[in-house]
Amino acid sequence: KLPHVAIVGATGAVGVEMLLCLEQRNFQLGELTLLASARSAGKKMKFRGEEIVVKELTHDAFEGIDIALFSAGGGISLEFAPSAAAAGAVVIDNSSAFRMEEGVPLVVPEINPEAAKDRPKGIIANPNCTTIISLMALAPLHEKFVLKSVIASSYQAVSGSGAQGIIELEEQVKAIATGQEFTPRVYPRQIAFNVIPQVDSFTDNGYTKEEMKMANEGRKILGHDTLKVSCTCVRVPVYRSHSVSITAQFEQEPELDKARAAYDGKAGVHVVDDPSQMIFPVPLDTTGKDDCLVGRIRKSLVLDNALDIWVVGDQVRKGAALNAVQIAEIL
Ligand code: A2P
Ligand code: 11C
Repeated sequence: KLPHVAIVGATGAVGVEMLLCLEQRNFQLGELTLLASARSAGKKMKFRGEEIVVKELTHDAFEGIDIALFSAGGGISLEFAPSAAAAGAVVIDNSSAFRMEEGVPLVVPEINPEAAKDRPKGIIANPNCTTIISLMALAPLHEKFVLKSVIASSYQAVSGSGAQGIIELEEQVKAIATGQEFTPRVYPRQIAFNVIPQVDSFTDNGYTKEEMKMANEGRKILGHDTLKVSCTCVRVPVYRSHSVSITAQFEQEPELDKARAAYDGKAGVHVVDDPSQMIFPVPLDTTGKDDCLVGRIRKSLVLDNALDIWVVGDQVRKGAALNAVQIAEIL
């Protein structure tokens, strides 16, 4: 029997993309249930040419569901994922609610697909978008040279804040162009024509939660407890691709030609790197696309055995919806 799939948060930025990924990848499913808040109940969404009516998320909405893709925020996941798992569904959760919990695998299908098989709680976590995109660039290098430390700065698109983040950037650009007043709602400062060095809330050590997710989730996915990670996450006025500038130090000398060759034949990531022709990846190159692109590969001028690299990837797609659907494909 083909699985009955549900999307929780179907009307959100990631939920809509999940629907698109299931359709574009011709995911074999028997039935699709779309769940969101009471505000969206009754709304119709298109899937494979047919209209599906969105239902309100309730604790008894998971009867008969085999796979539940959650993307409605951490609070909703904490409250409803246990009900879905208790009803027999495998939950694939895009929030940060369960990622670091023991017994919950944290999976990037190109990197640790086998982890998805051991899920005693019936929950598989989809990693943070910046973590996924960074690891798509780092994992092939780690395989060859063994990572020791990572220093990164991210340039994160407003799609990471959901549909409201995209609307806020759009509104501010229009308001500024026409000389109108506006008040930021989603971000602590103006996001149009600006950058904001804060993604998610601050923790006691001065780093933000997003920065700590990069460190902790990276260690869990790579199964590398001693990996050192320090990063600065920055919101930029880009619609939906995250970029990350990374200095990665390795146990072994990462010769440049071998570093480039590390990506040969790897799924989901490509090298786009020819400074002589001014060829490098930019966020618009990956918008709406599946693959992450790596460029600007150089030897670090500061650290031994280290490379400076640049990676871009669609936040909504590989950073969230696509990765979740790929996990469902493993199931
Ligand atoms: P809704 O559109 O009905 O508010 P985004 O991250 O783009 O903001 O999307 C959030 C998603 O989570 C939307 O689908 C939203 O549905 C859903 N959501 C938000 N709050 C709830 C809730 N209390 N119950 C169910 N779904 C919710
Ligand atoms: C952002 N990365 O760009 C965040 C959004 O832990 O998955 C997703 C937060 C998370 O704002």
